[in-house]
Amino acid sequence: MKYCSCLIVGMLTFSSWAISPEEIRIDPPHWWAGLHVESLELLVEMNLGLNEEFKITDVKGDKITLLSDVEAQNRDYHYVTISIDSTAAAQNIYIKGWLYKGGQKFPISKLYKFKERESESHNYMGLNERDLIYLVTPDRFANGDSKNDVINDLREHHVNSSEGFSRHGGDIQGLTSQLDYIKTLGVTAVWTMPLLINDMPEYSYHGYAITDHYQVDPRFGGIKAYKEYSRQLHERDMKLVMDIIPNHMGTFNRLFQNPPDSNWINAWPLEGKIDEKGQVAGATITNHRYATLYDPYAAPSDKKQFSDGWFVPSMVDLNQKNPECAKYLTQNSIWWIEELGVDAFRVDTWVYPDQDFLDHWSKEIHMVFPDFFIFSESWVHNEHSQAYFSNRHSSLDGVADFNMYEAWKDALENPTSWNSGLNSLYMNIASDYQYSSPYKFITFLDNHDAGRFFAKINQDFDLFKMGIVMLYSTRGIPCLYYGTEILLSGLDDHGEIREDMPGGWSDRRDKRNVFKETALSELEKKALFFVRKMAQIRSSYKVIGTGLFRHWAPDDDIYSYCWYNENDILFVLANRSKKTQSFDLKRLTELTFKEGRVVLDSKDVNNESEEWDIISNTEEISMPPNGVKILYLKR
Ligand SMILES: [Ca+2]
Ligand SMILES: [Ca+2]
Repeated sequence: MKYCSCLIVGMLTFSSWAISPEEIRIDPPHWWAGLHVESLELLVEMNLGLNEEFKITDVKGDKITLLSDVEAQNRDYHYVTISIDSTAAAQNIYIKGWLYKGGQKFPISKLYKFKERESESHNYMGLNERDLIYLVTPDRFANGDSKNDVINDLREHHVNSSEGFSRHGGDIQGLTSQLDYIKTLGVTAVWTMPLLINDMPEYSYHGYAITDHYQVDPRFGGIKAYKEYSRQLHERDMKLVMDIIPNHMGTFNRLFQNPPDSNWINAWPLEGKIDEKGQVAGATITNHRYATLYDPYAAPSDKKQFSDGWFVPSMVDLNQKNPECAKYLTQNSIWWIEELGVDAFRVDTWVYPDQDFLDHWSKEIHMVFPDFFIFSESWVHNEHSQAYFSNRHSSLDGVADFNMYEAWKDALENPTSWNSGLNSLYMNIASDYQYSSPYKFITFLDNHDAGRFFAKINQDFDLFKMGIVMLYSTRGIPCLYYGTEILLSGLDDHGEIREDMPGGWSDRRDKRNVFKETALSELEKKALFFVRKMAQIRSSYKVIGTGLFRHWAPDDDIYSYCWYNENDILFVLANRSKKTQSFDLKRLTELTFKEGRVVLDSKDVNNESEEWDIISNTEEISMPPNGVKILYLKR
């Protein structure tokens, strides 16, 4: 870290030697006219030598003016605030000032663009209860360009597909080339793990150690590929979910190596030594005790260690309490939304940054983009903690529902007793009374951190189908993890859980290409068919997500729930017993209907009844062992 204080002495004399604009970096690199942002704080940066300093003295623009120029603690940086009139048009402005060097001064002039907004980027904002998300690990999905696999200038410059923690070469172009496949799954939104540059010596594939907040990783194809992906995604009526990380960044980020202010980062004690792996020895690591945020008896030291400790030794914890750091992160988020046409953020490690900052951050985003959707990764282990995080932030739209994930695991992995199995699921859903908007929670059976669903249920295909039905028809916005539709089964470490989609690497000559159905085993085909069928049912029966939800206490290992409105009832029955049982529709007594039919029988998926053969509440529905049925009842 470099902190200097020096005095400029002697008479300043003017020199006409101009400073090359390339020697000046400004974050954000451009902005837009008409973005409903009244002022912008530019981080202006020059790599100064000893006895050098600079000042910004003027902004040449139409209805865009200089408000202030404040030198940061580190003189390489200035916080330059400009005012933007709401009627200012798209234009090029010039940011002007002087570099003072050895008694002389040199003019600075940097062109800065206020672009026209692209109207199409505003048409897809936000997620809702009818969406269906697909989560992809971009390094592991498909390799569209093998030429970008290795970039020698970057610290990790090799690929090795047999190592779980190496890069495998997947990229944005590969993902874009499979959007038609993704569309066939009925998906309406795609969430990718982060794609910004991680110039770290190892583990760079996962994307969570950003080393430049304004650069897309060239190994993923750079910003050009990201924009083309966004265009093609929107062309197919699918939405773009970006994974964003306000809590931390990679240790090779210049904002850590040469920070504007030592107060931008949380670090104690800090020897300042980064080893060859990018890890800083001695940095205090978080204690992961999120309860310190609501615990009335929490020791302040525990609380500080939780929020300000590092997530891992290679990721610097950012101090969002510093107003300039907070501004930098907020403007960066707004910049990416507009630059790419992002529809939603999934916010990584939501519980770890300063929580007041997250309130302001999400409110500012919603002020600029009112329909934008923000959901959090708040990985907690009980309902009241989930309620604490989902309710305390009025501008947080949804949370990734880790409690539902645990409840489904319990329901599908364990036998039912008074407080386990189906009853655990029932009690979990009953706990929705604590949440302000549970219909907008993001639900999942597995994800990039949790072992594959099919492996967890010991590859029981009946339970797989039951899980998919529950995921797609319970309240919340379902999220399918890539490859779960073809029964990928990685279980233990991140490398296995984030395994390659076979066939995504044409250059590697994978043994088979799962993007072509002919390459699938019979069971994989059945799984893919079932996942698509459930997406169709979710799409066809609009009462799912828009109607009211009701469920019945489990009885004889049968759990039942429905969506209803004044015209329709979509009724789901799941039998977790090893024996055939019958369900008496008398239990629906409060919800009368005229007629109905079975729209899905998990044991006989091809046999969809067209007959209105359920005629009254006196019917008994036969439920096979570990079978699921979905009934459509017309009111
Ligand atoms: Ca590649
Ligand atoms: Ca933190």
